[in-house]
Amino acid sequence: MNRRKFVKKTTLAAMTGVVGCDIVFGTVMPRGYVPLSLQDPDPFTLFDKDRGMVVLNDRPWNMEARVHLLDDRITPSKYMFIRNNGLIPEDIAVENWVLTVDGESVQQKKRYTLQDLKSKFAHHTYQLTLECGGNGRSEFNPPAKGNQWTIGAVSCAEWTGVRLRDILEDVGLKDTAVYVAYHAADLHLSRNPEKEPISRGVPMDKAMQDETLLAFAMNGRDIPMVHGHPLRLVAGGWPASASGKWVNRLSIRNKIHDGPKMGGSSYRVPCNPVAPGEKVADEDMCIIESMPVKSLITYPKSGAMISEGKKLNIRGHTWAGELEVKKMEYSIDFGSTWETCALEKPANRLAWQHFSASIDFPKKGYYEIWARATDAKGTSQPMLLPGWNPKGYLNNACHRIAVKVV
Ligand SMILES: Nc1nc2c(c(=O)[nH]1)N[C@H]1C(S)=C(S)[C@@H](COP(=O)(O)O)O[C@H]1N2
Ligand SMILES: [Mo]
Repeated sequence: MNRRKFVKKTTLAAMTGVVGCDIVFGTVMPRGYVPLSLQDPDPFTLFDKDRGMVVLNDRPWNMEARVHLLDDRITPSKYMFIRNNGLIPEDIAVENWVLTVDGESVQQKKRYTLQDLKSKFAHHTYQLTLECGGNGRSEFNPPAKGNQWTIGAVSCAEWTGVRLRDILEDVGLKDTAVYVAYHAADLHLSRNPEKEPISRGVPMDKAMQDETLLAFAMNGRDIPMVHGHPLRLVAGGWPASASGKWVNRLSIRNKIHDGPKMGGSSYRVPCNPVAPGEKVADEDMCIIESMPVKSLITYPKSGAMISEGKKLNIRGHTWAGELEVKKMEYSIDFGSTWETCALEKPANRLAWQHFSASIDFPKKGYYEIWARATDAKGTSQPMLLPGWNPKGYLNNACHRIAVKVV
């Protein structure tokens, strides 16, 4: 006999109970082994995601979309990237969910149940672009630590909720108010309840915008658990880290919020450009606010083949943080010349815009299609890489796909 330690009878009985029938060769299962039917479901099942999504990390869960999955005008939940800094809350009792609004600069601390929020304030729906500040990080050199996002950490879903401004007016602000900070129900990776994985937020002028929501629905349904059920702050156009999931407390601060992931190199970039790899002092780092102009070709997939003489119809989305995108172009000659794409207006401010073009190729062979957006201030995407920064944020380089004309 080999020296494997076999499962104990008592453990086997317990497992049999959970599996619901006899585990036939259960006595020879290695000790410590968990039968597949008792193991956690895979993340695609767990979070109801498409199997084409890419898992970047499982502790905490981080997942991004492949670019062709982002082809929809409004991103369905199954194609929405997941970014967690901690552990997803385990037991959410919606009936007992309370939002506390407090802080140095609040007239009167208040508490709202979900029902209060839904019944006392008007509901608003907006399509809002949420992009992780670190989207595109994988391309920077020297490399930055953190999830190696390629280009799929962006979404534009339709969010419904109450305006943050309406709640702030209901509690009353002191004129010392500077920042609205969120606190949430997720757990620190250490499981220490004293520690918060992340607590960020937005300055007052962003908090007061029409489109800044405390949302309770996404794409017409309850927000999926992994995206912040039952209540989420949504501040479109800003790094998505400002949009707190599972929010149970807002704190009106009389200074720039100093919660976890507000300082150092977290969601901050050098105020002035630095050389790649350069050390940057804390006081020379600035908090990321509006995200830069960017675009993605979501159809066709890179590697597409088309027959000679046929036109290729491309399409995609473009966004520019707080700004509108004013011009969308493509190039098939590595950026030597650019042609204009058709560009739609956004559904509302802070929603991504859709573009399309019909492309003729001069002859058979290999081509790349590069896409470049220009925002309302005349700023265009860099062709290859923008300025390096210690944590690899804000990579808004032109998206490129390869095609073969055969
Ligand atoms: N409570 C809480 N809110 C959070 C986070 C988090 O870890 N905890 N991650 C933030 C970051 S960094 C991003 S990019 C977005 C991701 O949102 P999503 O997972 O719904 O796509 O949520 C933000 N809100
Ligand atoms: Mo993020």
